[in-house]
Amino acid sequence: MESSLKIGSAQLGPISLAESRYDVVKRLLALLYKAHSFGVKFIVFPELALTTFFPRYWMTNQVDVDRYFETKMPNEVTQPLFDAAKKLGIGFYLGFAELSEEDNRIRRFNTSILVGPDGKIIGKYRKIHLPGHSEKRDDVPFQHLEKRYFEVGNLGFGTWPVFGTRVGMAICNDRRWPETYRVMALRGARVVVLGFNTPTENINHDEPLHLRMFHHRLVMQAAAYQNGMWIVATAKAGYEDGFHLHGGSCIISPTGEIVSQSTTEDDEVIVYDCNLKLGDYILNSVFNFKKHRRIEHYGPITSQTGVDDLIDVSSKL
Ligand code: CDV
Repeated sequence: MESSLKIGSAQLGPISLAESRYDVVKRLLALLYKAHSFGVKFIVFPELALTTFFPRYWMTNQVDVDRYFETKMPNEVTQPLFDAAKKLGIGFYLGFAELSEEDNRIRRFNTSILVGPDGKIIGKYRKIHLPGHSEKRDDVPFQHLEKRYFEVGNLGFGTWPVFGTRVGMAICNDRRWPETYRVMALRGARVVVLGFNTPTENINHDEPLHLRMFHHRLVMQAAAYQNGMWIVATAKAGYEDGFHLHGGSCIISPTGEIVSQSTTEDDEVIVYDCNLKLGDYILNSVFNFKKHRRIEHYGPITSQTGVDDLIDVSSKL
């Protein structure tokens, strides 16, 4: 195993409704070249990186929705990204809306791919923790219709050997769930990468920006330490046609510390040379899974979703 890997997080500023995929790919290419000039070998782009964050809009005509989806990857517009990756020897993570025909029906997923330094796709992940709602809400300032426009991912939490380590992928809301990282850690992931679009306003509860940012970092910093892994999180940030996304791209070490973070709400590359052995001492001591995990007591994690089935343990005490 190589002992270090220079990773870049390539944050995007806003993508307006009017911006074409072609123009967005030009921005992604500029970030890729900039990352290369910093010596980056693996670059992480955001969730749904080719379009505006369309789940905020209520659309009743499926043709309108499908305009945001890719039916092929790479395709004519994104091919230059794959060509540049190959030419420069950089791998990347890219999020996009995926429309595919499977089991004789059209399926739509919030997807990310892992592309190797040879420009070939080596892994695919489809978002599992879809937030939001599936019907129109009239009580909120904007919609969050991921549960309407996407199916729950059906590929599980995969991990892939690449860049001298093992990489896992997640997407946005997945980062808030501890199960996401632990499953990947048990599958050997030492680096987890993810993209996100997080609205500054919580449509369900009045929450100040500092608390939104605190929770965003808290979940990942804890997960990095608890799983002895690097986490790279890349935002789409800023005002998209009047709707604000809070940004806060960051690279987190296995000690739980943020070692690099974005300072703008625009297109920006942040970089860190990640010591791939740094998590070893954590995984060999306090979080030595084999030695200390007590799976006989973890049953509810996989047998229950909510607390509906909760038995009253207090009556047995
Ligand atoms: N795109 C997302 O998954 N956004 C969620 C919001 C809705 C809370 C997030 O977890 O950031």
